[in-house]
Amino acid sequence: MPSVDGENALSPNPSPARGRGEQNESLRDSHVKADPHPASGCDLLIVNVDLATMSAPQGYGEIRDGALALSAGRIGWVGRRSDLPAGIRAADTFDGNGGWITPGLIDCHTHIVYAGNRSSEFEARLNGATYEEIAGAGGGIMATVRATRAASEAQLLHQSLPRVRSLLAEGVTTLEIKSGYGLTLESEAKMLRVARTIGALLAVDVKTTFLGAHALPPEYAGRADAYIDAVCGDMLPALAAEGLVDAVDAFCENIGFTPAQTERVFAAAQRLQLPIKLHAEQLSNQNGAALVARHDGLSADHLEYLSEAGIAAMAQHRTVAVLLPGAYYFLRETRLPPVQALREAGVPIAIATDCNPGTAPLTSLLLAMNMACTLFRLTPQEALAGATSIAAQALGIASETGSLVVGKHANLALWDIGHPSELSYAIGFNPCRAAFQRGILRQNKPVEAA
Ligand code: DI6
Ligand code: FE
Repeated sequence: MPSVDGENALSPNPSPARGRGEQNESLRDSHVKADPHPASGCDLLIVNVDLATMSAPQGYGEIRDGALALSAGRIGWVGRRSDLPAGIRAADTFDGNGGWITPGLIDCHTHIVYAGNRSSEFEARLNGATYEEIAGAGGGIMATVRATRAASEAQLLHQSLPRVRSLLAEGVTTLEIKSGYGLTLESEAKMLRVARTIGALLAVDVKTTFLGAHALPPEYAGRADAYIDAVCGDMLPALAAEGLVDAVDAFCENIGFTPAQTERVFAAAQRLQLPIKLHAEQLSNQNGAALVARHDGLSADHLEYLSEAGIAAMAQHRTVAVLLPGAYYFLRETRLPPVQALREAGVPIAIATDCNPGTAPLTSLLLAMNMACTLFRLTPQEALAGATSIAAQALGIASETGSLVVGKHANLALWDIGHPSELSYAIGFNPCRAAFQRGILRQNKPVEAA
């Protein structure tokens, strides 16, 4: 089998994305053209599995009794076992024991690095306290900002790792991690360094997103524009120069930042050729989705209050809609994102956990998929696409991962299921037996005796 490229070692932190995150397109194309009919050997041949390739816009891309050949951390061959090229030699063979292989899951929207938690706030609310009372007492998002600023880098890492491990146990091979609980250069850098360390320590692919425009820090009370000056002029350039930023996000909301302030953040990102995304239309319609679409952003996320004009702009610019049913559930939101209109307009829909201490203390992407079906009426097929191929699009890495296609990273999840619809159907059950991260096996569970 030909070597598909020189990037054969597991390197969880590839160089920062450019443009829409699809940098080095010509280089990538050379990967994709890796010989689909390897004449000789590969590192690992996986057999005795059914495959959900998720490689077409519709359907699971099912291949019964399939096979996958992995070489140098990438997929070298995929198809029916009976079609395996004669004479293929593998250094090793992996028996999938009749399980299903899907692309490794991708959690494309998380705030998983933070210190402390807000369970006391949760309890106080259930005892009758109002959100205003809690915020007035210094709670809410600022409580997490204080805890995150006060934590050392080691403490922040130590507190975040178990949450990431929970995702990994469910076959997640790529996750996005946002900053946004530091709100100073120093503490935003600390969060993003922790995100990079998580990628290296747990051997998972991490994409970092700078969310300096998440909330107004108390030092800037009443001076939001001055804070945006600091975000655009000081924080973002310094963090990008350190290689800590793969994308840029903002919270465009009446309790966040205005469209005009958001647009300044986008301009700063685009000066640095960084892709953008946006928390848009979560609590009100600010026309944020149309704004990020017009700037050729990767995704607009949340979208409960998305308008028809927003949908049209997203469809026109192929902006991914990232739906976050965990936040909808936890906030007991009643306004649904316009799923049917998004579908009809052909807007790609991704699903993510939004893991954060305030509105979605959720570390299960499978549960987010189930909620996407039960609460938002996605089909199980749409939910799986939303957590694989379309999630990759939302991160600008669809040419590298998210489906079982020759040349892409061998990021795979192996499940003890009879059909992939079970992944969205079960509640609180984890059938993930193993995962492959760039071709390297991560065993999650022993094989059950038949
Ligand atoms: N939207 C959310 O739901 C979270 N951030 C955001 O922009 C809330 C974050 C928190 O409450 O800690
Ligand atoms: Fe979020």
